[in-house]
Amino acid sequence: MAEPRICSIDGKLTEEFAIPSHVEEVKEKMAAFARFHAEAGRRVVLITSGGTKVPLESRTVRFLDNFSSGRRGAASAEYFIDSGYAVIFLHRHHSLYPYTRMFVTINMLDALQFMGGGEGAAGNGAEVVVNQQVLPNIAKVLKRYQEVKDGGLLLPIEFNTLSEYLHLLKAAAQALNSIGSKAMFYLAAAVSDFYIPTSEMPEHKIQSSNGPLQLSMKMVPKILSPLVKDWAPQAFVTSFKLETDASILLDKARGALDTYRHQAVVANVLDSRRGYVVVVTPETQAELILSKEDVKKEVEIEERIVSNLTSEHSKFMTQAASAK
Ligand code: PAZ
Repeated sequence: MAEPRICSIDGKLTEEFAIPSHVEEVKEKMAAFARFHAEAGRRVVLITSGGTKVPLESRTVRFLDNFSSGRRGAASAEYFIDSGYAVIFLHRHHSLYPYTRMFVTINMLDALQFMGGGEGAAGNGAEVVVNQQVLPNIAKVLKRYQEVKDGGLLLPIEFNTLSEYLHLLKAAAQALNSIGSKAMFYLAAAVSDFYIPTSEMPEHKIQSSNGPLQLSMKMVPKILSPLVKDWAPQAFVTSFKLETDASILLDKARGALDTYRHQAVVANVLDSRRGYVVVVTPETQAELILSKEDVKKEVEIEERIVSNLTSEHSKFMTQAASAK
């Protein structure tokens, strides 16, 4: 019975999830970015990153959220760029961002030193210097960030709600379709499986005076299906599967590959996700593990994931070219 659900997703998206007003403009930007980099011989990866917010009221006071920090997506963006890709970074507003992710726990004012001078009591134009002990590696990271910016290699696109995520991902998939197998999707965002349709949502703040709250939520449409089949059928698609029960993880990952017929699933468990993942493809299963030595050297698992997937993508592109 999977097929009818798949066919109705476009309609469902339009009817039940508010379309962001800027979606067409963003789609055009993404399409131009993809064309430009593909013509320059680069591959393009669309990374989704961070959690989604599911509102309970239309004038939203309360919402459901999840644990995702966006670290996986932000770190992976850097490694993809280092591997020669251009990156569209579709991320949750205020989740971790490539390059700045390393400094988010630092109070900026502790990292700066006022050296005096400037005009008036406010000290406008005064000399302010960076304390590099508070911001370790800042010079190296800043240099790389500026190279990436000057090279136009990173296109950041923000989402906040589930509706924005769904419509922007659809727009991204359609925008990247023109570059065929040079496109990769790396769907690392933790997207809610449940939502309340706009038509069933109270307008105003839910009143606690009405007693305990019971929620009835609908299933979010499985957008991976039209992405793989209809919107970007030639692209290399990687989804992510997170579980808390390790014993069901690999079956779930294989089940996803069987259902959606895409190229790879990165399977991970909540508590061990920073040091252990399994990359599952229809033919292979690669365990990626950080050793104690790796952790000491501050190696990140995302470097291994990206290295594994870029070589799978190369094989995929070769096969696509020979099938022509
Ligand atoms: O964002 P983060 O670095 O805290 O976590 C990454 C992750 C666990 C959200 C990602 O690896 C993942 O599995 N995303 C898909 C989650 C899901 O099954 O919906």
